[in-house]
Amino acid sequence: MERELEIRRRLREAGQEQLLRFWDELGSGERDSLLRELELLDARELREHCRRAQDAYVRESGAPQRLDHSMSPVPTEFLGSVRRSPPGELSAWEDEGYRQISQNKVAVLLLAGGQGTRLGVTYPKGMYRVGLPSRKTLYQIQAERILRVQQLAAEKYSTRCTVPWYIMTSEFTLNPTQKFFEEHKFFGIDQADVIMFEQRMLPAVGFDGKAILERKDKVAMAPDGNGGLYRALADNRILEDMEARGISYIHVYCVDNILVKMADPVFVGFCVSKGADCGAKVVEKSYPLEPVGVVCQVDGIYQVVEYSEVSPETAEKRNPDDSLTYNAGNICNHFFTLDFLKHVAGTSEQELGYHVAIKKVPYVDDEGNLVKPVRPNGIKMEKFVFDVFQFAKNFVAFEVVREEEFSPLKNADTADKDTATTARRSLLWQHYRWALKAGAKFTDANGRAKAEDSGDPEVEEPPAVCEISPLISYFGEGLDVHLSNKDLSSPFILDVQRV
Ligand code: UD2
Repeated sequence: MERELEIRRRLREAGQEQLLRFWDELGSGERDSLLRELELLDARELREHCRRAQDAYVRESGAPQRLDHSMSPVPTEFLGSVRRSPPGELSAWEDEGYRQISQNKVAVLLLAGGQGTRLGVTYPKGMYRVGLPSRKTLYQIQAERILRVQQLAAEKYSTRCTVPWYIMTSEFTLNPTQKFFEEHKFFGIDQADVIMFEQRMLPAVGFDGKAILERKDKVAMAPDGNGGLYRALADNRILEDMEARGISYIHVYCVDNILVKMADPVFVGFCVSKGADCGAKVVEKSYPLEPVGVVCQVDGIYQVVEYSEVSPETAEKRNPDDSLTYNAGNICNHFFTLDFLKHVAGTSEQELGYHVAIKKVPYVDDEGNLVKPVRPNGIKMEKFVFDVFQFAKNFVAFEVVREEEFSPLKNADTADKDTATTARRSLLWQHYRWALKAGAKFTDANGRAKAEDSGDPEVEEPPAVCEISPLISYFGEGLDVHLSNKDLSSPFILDVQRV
């Protein structure tokens, strides 16, 4: 009774008493679970949250704010590039990255709290199989890349080393992710080096500024965005864990890029060599109006500008050498120093604004019926991971080659872009190129050689199916010994058991 009264008091203060409107109909278990959910919400914060959501909705309904006149591109001295840098410079950065890894100074941090609604699966995206011959999931591919990059760094600098894997989950993804890793024995990684933690959730709010009930005994909640990372780091004392392990640099990435180079030594080495506290990997846009966020400066401050915030004229603007002026497409692949994260999680996080997403949120109507709305009815508020660029003292961007490093799984296969099919093709094309480079030949059923090594992974299958385990090659290295002068037939899998 006392608990109930306290919650009623708080909800009154927050102007959200409707959340208890089915109280009289609830059994004791349901009442208990609703109270437990509501106890996590602070009255003042809840009031602020609902007010902010409603204000943001009103603002969003107006014309998008254009930032064209305040924008400037990343200055070239702060922009590294795989395509444009001389090989000597790239290998110096790579050496530096491996050196840091070998000294146990590098961790990777996976953002895996999203709901994957566009893909339309009910389980975490990392558990998805894109249809590779090996049937590996995204999580397994990532785990194997960590193992291999550790091994390469250890061999290069004659040490033993670990790249701890931090995984941010949410209420939706924590349990299934944990279970999946346990079932797969953490893919060979020491369990102590896989650290899962949970981000916060926020109530979805109706256009009237009232939090939505998704059941009579449950508030509709959604993760607080991938920028919820910074609060989650503090909530779960993750930075203390990093400090205790001697970590200095953190590579943060999102779950769905099948080509992600975990702890990428070149990127880490570049950022460290430049003395950066914060960095972003980017790819060149494929065409001027591609709907991706662009890393640039606004009034001299680094941020990612959404395509909707830029006019077509600015998006099409070109440099004297004909390259696009705003060409640095964000791929959710970031570098942070531990000191920078401490600073952000400690104080600056509170300054981060929310982004608003207008969504269809299932709800119970006043008669208590569950309704699946056909039109958007709710506001979800999210922080974005890249919004901390503004706090960097020394920000850098690093441009990588899209075909080699970026192919995200976003949509169900009915879409024509960023699907399981395009992700699988990108990986198989890459491995096919690596195999040819290592001196392999693929023959067709009649013994004729297939030689093409170029094609469009978006629309074409590679000439032969070749999948190489990340345990054998992290990024195409070390394959000569397995593949040089070999005649291979498709499909070909190179994995540890077969070596
Ligand atoms: C992200 C980037 C976008 C671009 C694109 C490339 C952000 C905000 N946007 O867009 O600029 O780089 O990726 O692929 O970074 N996540 C959480 N918690 C949440 C929400 C998301 O951990 O509350 C994770 C999610 O599991 C995924 C990552 O963040 O790993 C990206 O999330 P998304 O798929 O919602 O972002 P997207 O594709 O719109």
